[in-house]
Amino acid sequence: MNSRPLALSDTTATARAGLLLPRPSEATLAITYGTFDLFHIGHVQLFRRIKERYDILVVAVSTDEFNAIKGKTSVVPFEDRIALVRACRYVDMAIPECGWGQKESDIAEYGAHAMVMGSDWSGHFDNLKPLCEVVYLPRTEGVSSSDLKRHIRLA
Ligand code: C2G
Repeated sequence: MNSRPLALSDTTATARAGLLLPRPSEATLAITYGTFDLFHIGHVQLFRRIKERYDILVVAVSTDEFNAIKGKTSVVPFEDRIALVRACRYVDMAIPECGWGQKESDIAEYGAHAMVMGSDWSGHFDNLKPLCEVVYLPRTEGVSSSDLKRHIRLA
């Protein structure tokens, strides 16, 4: 088994295997999902809070195609949004989020102990509770991508 350290940009099967297997058996892993447009302190605080609770953080970043399905357009294109998320020191791995139904397979593939979202999603993913912990953490008040977009437009 290739146990070279996980490169931030490494989403190959080897890295997935790397993340899945040689990690210490007691290490806990959490996965979270989002668009992370106009990456801001609210996103960083969410990642920091997750890492206070779990050893490994995998972040799934919505592709532009999936955002279109969500009826959302982001200012920052996918490749830049996932690069920004990967650059955050709390993030151990970032993967694309391509659809609503991806969570079940991700939880199995990464052996996730928890799926964590901000409180604006409270209750939305309780259907995953048979698979792992489902945790909703308080949002950071006073900042959001949509607010930033509004400010930029007015500027
Ligand atoms: N968030 C937060 N505090 C803020 C803003 C956002 O904690 N001030 C959290 C949200 O609660 C969410 C995450 O940051 O858990 C990402 O938010 P968005 O980018 O708005 O995610 P969204 O487009 O809603 O996509 O499958 C789930 C979707 O991918 C969620």
